[in-house]
Amino acid sequence: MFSKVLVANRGEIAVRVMRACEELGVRTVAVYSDADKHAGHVRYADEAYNVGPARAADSYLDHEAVIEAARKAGADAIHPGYGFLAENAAFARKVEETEMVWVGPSADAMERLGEKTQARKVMNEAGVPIVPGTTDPVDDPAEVHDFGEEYGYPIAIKAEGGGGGRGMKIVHDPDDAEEKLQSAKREGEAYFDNPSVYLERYLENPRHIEVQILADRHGNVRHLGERDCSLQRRHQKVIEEGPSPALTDELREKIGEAARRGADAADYYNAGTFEFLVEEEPRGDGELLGPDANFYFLEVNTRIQVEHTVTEEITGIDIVKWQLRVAADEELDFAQEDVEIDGHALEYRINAENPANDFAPAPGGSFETYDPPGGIGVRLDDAIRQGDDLVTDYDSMVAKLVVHASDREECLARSERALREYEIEGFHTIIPFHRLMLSDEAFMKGTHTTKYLDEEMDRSRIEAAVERWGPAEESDADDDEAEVTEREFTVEVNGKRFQVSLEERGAPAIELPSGGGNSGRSRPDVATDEDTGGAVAADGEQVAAEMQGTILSVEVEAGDEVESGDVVCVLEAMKMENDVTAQAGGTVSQVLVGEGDSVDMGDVLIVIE
Ligand code: MV4
Repeated sequence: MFSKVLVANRGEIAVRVMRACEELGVRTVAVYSDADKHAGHVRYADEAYNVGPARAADSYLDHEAVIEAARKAGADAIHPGYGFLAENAAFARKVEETEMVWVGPSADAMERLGEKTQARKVMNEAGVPIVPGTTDPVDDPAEVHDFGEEYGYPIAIKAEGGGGGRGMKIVHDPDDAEEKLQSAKREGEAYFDNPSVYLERYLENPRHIEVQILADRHGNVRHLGERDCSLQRRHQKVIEEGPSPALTDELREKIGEAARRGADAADYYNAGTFEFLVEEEPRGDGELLGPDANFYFLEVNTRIQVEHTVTEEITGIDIVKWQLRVAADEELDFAQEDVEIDGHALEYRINAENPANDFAPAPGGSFETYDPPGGIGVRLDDAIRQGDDLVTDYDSMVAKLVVHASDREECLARSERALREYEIEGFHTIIPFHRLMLSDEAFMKGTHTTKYLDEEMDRSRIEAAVERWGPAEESDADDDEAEVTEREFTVEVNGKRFQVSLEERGAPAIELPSGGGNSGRSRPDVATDEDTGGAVAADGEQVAAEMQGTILSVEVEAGDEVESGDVVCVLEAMKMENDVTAQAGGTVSQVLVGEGDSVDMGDVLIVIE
């Protein structure tokens, strides 16, 4: 095993990789940009190196800066995570040419599979069904017309270097062929430095199924079952799950075996994902896709993916640890028959974005409250803690909530519970949208396809969800005449806990006891009998009423010396007598109440200097 690994990434995935390193006894090295000086992955690592300015191209994507940091640290391997340099074959080759190990597939395999026509040839020859189309580049609109004559419309024109929906154009009508062809070529050139494009029959309503692969350098390939990523918005995955709610076991087995054959044929090692489209027959709700359904290879993702956690939860296999092991030349120690799928898992991407505003990323802010869920079946992958600033220079995903249960139904109920527990304050998040999906009929049944969010979902439902579950609208602080401060207090009456809220207009007149100003689902901060002797806690200098009531007696006069814990007056509230005590010692300077006075919660009773 390696002794030190540099993780060329940030955020939750960097921490995920470092966690695997920790368990393997490997030391960890972080890299960070100027925007990430205080980021969670930097805190987690054993050591960290600045690789440049906030702009990713000048830091996380700077080949030389990353390799230089690894050299300085004396790392013996580089793990790229996902995104950034993860699928960059040129970078992989540079790492291979050093004395360090690239924790990923060979640069050759990355190149072979990164070029989509090449990948289609390899898969076709290995007997993996590909979407009907060309395996060579197409340059002439007449070829598009000929293809349309043979297979019909619509036709997908895809960039050879493309993936993830970029550089893809759909032709519905022969008259559009020329224009779409040119536009796909321009996009290919702009995004991937490669104007070559190829053709596929365009499937109108497919399900998106991907198979997780693990392979070692000794020729062993295993598939770890599939994930269903059909719930997408503009090619961005939102919720992923496994196993797919739409496949029969026979079809599942066929697709898994196809992926295994494909990995074998591509001389693939490390973790990878084979993406497939499964053609959705018009079918009755809840009816599964059987072994005769058409499925087609789409592309291979030559990296660990965001949603690998789903597969880890249902197989119990630590995929990231295996990435490190097979990179260190170890052999997979389990057979295909040993891979068992246990129950169901759902992953919710927790993005800092406002679903009601077309999912616009939050412009900034900080984690004023950060209180993630826990308990049985709940896994949280993140790299943040309360008080952190929200970094907006990269993507908007701040955490992943992964829920595991014995079946899909229990998993959905557990998800609902976990999302309800999840508390983030300081900016908008996608959580209200997730909660909406948990009451969505198509999603609950599992009948949604890739078109569902973009074409079939009613926007007004999203707005209503944000209204209901999103952050409370801030009172407008500029409008200072009307400024309202709302505080919540926790009180105990006859041993029962009550939450009481107080609205104040204008600047707060009193300093509130610490812990008394929680909002939302606050952590219990109840003054118990044990720590106050049954008293209502009072403030350090100004002793205020913690609840509305009547003063039964005043125990001190101006000039008296008091000590912390001394009773200064007795307040009757809700038929209970409550001792009001001094929180700090000092001299009583003012007594603002007398016997028989009615007081409101928050009223100052006594001042101690
Ligand atoms: C397709 C397709 C239908 N037919 N190719 C989009 C992402 C990229 N990986 C490939 N994509 C698609 N390719 C053919 N021949 C539909 C999509 C597609 C899609 C695929 C997976 C997940 C979501 C999607 C949303 C829209 C379109």
